[in-house]
This record gives sequence, structure tokens and C-alpha cells, in this order.
Amino acid sequence: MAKIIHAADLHLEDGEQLPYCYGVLDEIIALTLAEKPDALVLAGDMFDSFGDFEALRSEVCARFKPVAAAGVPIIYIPGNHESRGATANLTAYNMDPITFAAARPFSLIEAGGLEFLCVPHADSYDGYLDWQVPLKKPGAARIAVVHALNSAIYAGPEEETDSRAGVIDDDFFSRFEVDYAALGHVHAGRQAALGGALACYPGSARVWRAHPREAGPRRVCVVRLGGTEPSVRTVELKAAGLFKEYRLPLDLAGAISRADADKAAGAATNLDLLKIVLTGVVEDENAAKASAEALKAGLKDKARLVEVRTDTVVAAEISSHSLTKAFLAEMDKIKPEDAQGGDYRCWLMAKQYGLEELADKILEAK
Ligand SMILES: [Mn+2]
Repeated sequence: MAKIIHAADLHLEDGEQLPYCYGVLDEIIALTLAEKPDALVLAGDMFDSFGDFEALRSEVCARFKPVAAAGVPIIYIPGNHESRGATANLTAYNMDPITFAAARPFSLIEAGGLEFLCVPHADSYDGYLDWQVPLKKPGAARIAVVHALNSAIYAGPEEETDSRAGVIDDDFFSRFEVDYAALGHVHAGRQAALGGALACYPGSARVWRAHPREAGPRRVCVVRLGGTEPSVRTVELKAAGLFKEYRLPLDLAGAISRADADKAAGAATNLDLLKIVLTGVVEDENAAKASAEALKAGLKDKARLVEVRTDTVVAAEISSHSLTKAFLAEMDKIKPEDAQGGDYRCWLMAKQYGLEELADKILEAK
């Protein structure tokens, strides 16, 4: 039996997020030293850009030295991000003690008694039918390391809006006798059988941005190979923190309830990326914006990063309108007493929807 650790999409970034990024990297390294796998595989986008690659690579190589000293080979392919803003060919770089498999279209590396078919990111893999990949040695396990999209395992929208990753065909994995596909690019974790291989996106190793695909614990895969079918166990990275999103209602004056703000602040840790969307019908857009800014300032030290947006309907002087007055008076009659309970949340939403309808009608009539 062989064992590998598979991580992807760490997006190490120079600047104020660097200590956080290194915290996650160090957790992956500590896990590797504890698990003593036959190899550690990094399936692309270890760095957020070519500039980050240039600035951080010597420090990153130094951090991996204990892994190499423990006899664990480290295999790393470039994703689409390592090429962003590139001014040099990535194959020119020595990443000792990391085996940096940047040669295109592929390289076959034997390490830890395993075969690694390493495929750096490319805009297209259409030529793979002509690739001269040696046959798998009898009894060996083969791992494909690929940073790409595949429609069978992930059919959602493209990960990034400003660029498209190359798409790898299902047939690739059966043609080249792959047992396990160590994939990178899709930041949500995914697993599927693909052309006879078990294919896995571990998901981004850290929370890269405020997006639903970064929700949930960030993970690496611990993969067992050889003998029977490959099996995958995922391990959560505590240092990655979480992406948390809340929608909080503003009142007509554009004010946020203290209880709501405190609740959001209390739920975050200093590793989390917190996103708050302020909703509701407001009479003054500037008041809503001021609330957003005050909230952001108040949460600054509660989370690693805080984003506050407004998603409000602006209806000036709506509260003085006779329909609104009547509606609010009726709503007040059925207001639940306990402002923390589920009934209260329902009541608040009903009031919001009602106000949105009224805002529509009143604005239409104008
Ligand atoms: Mn990525």
C-alpha cells in the first residue's frame, strides 16, 4: 500500500495575507510530517501570480526542507495562476527540494515507488492523443497531477470570471492507465470516478475570496493506493479558517440592529473571511452606505478580512406614504415579542418583502 497527500490551490500571496497563507502551508507541512506519506502532491496554483512565485519561492522551498529531510518527495505542477503576468519560462526555475514539474506538455516522474504523470496547466490539452506516455509498469500505481477543468466531475460555472482553464477529457485517464487523478483548479471539493480512475479536487487549501465555492472547511486529501481501489480521506485545515456570509436587514432609516451586528462579529474568528450583505428597503441610500462603513470598521479586528456590501431597495419618503403607514401599523400588531426567536426572523422577512412590494408600487405610481 502507498499513501500520498494531495493539496491544491493554496494561492500564496505576498502582502498582508502572507502570515495567514504561511499558516496554512505550515499546517500542510506538519500534516505531511505526521502522516509520512510516500509523496506530497501540489496540483497547481500554489502561488497566486507569477509575481508571488518570484517573491516567495525561496522562502517556500526552505519551509519544505523538513519534508524532504523526512524522505517525502514533493511534486508540484504550475496551475493557471503561476503564469499570470509571467515574464520568464517556468521551466527555468529550480525549486529544490521540490520537484517542480513545469515541462510541457507532460513529464513522467517516478518517486516513492509511484508514477506521477504531471501535466502543467495549458489552455488546451487537445494534443494528448499524440503524447508518447510510456506504459505503466506492471504492479505500479499511476497518479495524474493535472490543473484543469473536467465536465464529468464539475459542471458548474468556470472558477474564475476573467480566464478559462483548459478542459481535460475523461478518456485521458483511461488512455494513460491512471489510478488516481490529483486535480487542481476547482475551489470546491469534488470526487468522482473518471475513465477508471478516482479523480479528486481537494478544493482550495485556503479561503481565497468571498465566494460560495470557498464555503465550508478547506481540505487536503490523504489517498491510499495499490492493491485495491484508491481510497480518499479528507483532512480539514484549521489554519485556513472559513468563509462566512450573512445577510442582515436594515430598517427604513438605513440602520442595522446592534444584535445582528454583534451576532455576525461573534461568529467570526481572526482566520475567517466575513462577508455581510445589508438588505432591505431604505429611504436614504447614503444612510445605508454609512451603516455599511461603520459596520466594516467595527468588524475589522474580528475577522481576517471583512467585506460589507449593500443590496438595498431605495425608496425615498416611503414611510410617509399612507399605504406604508397602514402596512407597518398592521405588522406592528403581529410583531413577536422575542427578538431572538425564529418567529421574529420570519416576521422581519415578511416585513421586508412587504416593503419591497410597496416600494415597487409606490415608485411605479410616481
Ligand atoms: Mn485556483
